Amino acid sequence: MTIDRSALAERAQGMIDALASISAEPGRLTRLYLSEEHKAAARLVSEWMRDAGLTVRMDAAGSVRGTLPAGRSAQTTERRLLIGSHIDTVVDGGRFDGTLGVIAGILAVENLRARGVALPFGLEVIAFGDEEGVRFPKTLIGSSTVAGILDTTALDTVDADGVTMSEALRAFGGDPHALDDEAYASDDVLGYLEVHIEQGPVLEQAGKPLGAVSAIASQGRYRITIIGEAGHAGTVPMAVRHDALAAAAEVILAIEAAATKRSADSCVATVGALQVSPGASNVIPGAATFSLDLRAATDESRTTAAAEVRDYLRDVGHRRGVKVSMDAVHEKPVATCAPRLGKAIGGAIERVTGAPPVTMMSGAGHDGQAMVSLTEIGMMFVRCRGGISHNPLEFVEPDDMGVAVLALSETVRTLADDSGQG
Ligand code: HGY
Ligand code: MN
Ligand code: MN
Repeated sequence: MTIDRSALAERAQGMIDALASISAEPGRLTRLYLSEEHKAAARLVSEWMRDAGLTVRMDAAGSVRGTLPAGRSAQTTERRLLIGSHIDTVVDGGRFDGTLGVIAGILAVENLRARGVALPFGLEVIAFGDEEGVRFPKTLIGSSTVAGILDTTALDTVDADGVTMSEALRAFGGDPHALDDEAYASDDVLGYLEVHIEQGPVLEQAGKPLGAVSAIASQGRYRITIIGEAGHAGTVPMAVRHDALAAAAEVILAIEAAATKRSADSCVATVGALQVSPGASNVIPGAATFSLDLRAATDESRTTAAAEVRDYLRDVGHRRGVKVSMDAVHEKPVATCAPRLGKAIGGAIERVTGAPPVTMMSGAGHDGQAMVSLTEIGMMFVRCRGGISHNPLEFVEPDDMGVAVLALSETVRTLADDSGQG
């Protein structure tokens, strides 16, 4: 087991480094959906999948999909167990977010085949091209396509250069008209597994390399716009101004308060992007637009926090004589991990690490939020240093990656054994 583990750790590190070298920006890791870099990363992942014995294709949404048929045994099924994660990154991101899950899936297949494990079901390893939703204002495009829940209005959204997703997809080699054909029927899949870095400090504090995820938090992304009146910074008295940015500042503090008072529900709110117009030091801001990312352990907590922000925004609008709007651009309820898969993951972690697993909620969003509409989901978290993610300082110990591959292989083997008994 020890030799396996260090060899796997070394393989995983080499693959992580190879993917991290594919970036749109020198010295920073930025790999957005349907970009040249996405294409290069997809090519590399395809090669690795082929080397692992998978039959590989790129689907209409630009996801790389590698399948392995069921092995020879008495009771096989054509149904597939899916394993996946994403290969897009945020701007100036870390090298493990998403990519670790894809690499773990490929290495687990390799490991199972090397050990001669014949599975009674098929496997598909998937490298989704858009989980982060950075280039276009929509997220989870690859997994929503596979799950059959893609809202095709996403195809009309535009990136910062005015390119529509539909145009970008065609240029990439995808097919906006064939997206429907890529969806699985629920009866054809046995579940979805994902390995991902924790992106938080819990495992590090617990001194454990791996954890089992119970659920993914309820999540909403909103776009808030405030229209005031631009004017001369030197001549308009304070009492008659309609300063859009000052109004936004009030709302942002109310957002912070709405999340803080729900901290028992792990409610968190972030305003991460703000545009001010016209944006000059001697002009009163005429317009302010900002993002709101709101999450919580329960749907009720998230939606009541959003309603409170909406009410406060309206109130600010009246008081300050500014026009306000708040639009939801992405909303996902809590995605609960299936106890059946959680048990297999927890058991595998215990056998591989020798200690019972930590079970935890995910505050971060994942492809499982879309896949849960198709099938049962299960997630395994891997410890990362300082809980840091979406940051170039993101770091996972190579040995923890080796352990994660072993635990994922063991999870798949457990599910194979269980299906034999069923
Ligand atoms: O925003 C998220 O939670 C994810 O990393 N895309
Ligand atoms: Mn991320
Ligand atoms: Mn991720």
